[in-house]
Amino acid sequence: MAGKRQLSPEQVDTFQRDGFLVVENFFPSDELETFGAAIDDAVSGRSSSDRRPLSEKSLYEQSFIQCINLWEDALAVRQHTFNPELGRMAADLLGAKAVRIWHDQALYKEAGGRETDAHQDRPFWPIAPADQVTAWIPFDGSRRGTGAMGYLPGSHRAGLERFVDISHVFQEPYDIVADPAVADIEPVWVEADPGSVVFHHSLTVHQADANETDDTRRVYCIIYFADGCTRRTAIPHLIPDRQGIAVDEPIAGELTPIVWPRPKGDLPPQPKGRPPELGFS
Ligand SMILES: O=C(O)CCC(=O)C(=O)O
Repeated sequence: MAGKRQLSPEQVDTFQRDGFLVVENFFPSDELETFGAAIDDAVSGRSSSDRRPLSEKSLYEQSFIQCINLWEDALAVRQHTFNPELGRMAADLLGAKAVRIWHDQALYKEAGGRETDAHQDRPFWPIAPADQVTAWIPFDGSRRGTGAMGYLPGSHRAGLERFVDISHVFQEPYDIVADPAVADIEPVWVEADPGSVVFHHSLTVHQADANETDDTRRVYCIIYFADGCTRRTAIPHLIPDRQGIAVDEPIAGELTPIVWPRPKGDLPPQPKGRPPELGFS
């Protein structure tokens, strides 16, 4: 690493080549514990009234409990979501002068939870150009058989952008790993210790394996985009819709504040009103 929590040029090159990057030892254990506890509380606040067993949930819900925009209403989460060093890494990976948050999400894969179907993120998002990166933070580390992520290296540069209905609601998910543009690429399954952050580009094909353990896989994601990105289509999406952003307008506002750079110690104002659940995105 170039600095304490700063990327080296080699790490940026690796991300640009592969479309994902594992950054080890980002979080010291005390910070990871506080962070994880804040997300646990926020997820419990949103989901504890849902007592359905996994077998009664939809296929999508069997992949994970998804809680979006926790930063909006969970005050203890905000200082972690807007971690300036993570934001700076996102900016360096995108080659951007500043990054905004698109949204955050907890993805808690329950014990026995099924795999997350292979997909790209960007087809879900009406945003242009393709300058988005996700920081995937596994509070307990990541091992095969526990909901580890698998990436198709270089798939973000394969000229492929294809919607996959991982909700299984409208159609069977397209088998994107068999698409001719990426079918020759072997997946790389990432195993990482607690404290690691795994970044992926919005066009990188990725999936997660099933959670075969008796414990919930606790993951929190922060999705960043380069400041200046605009709304590319009118397809409904609550992040631009809630901010009244029309097609071709820059995506900016209280729901998508600048994460980096900000004045030291400064957090964006809390948006007004409680966030509705956004469904998958
Ligand atoms: O953690 C998972 O199961 C899937 C994560 C994912 O698809 C994402 O972060 O874009």
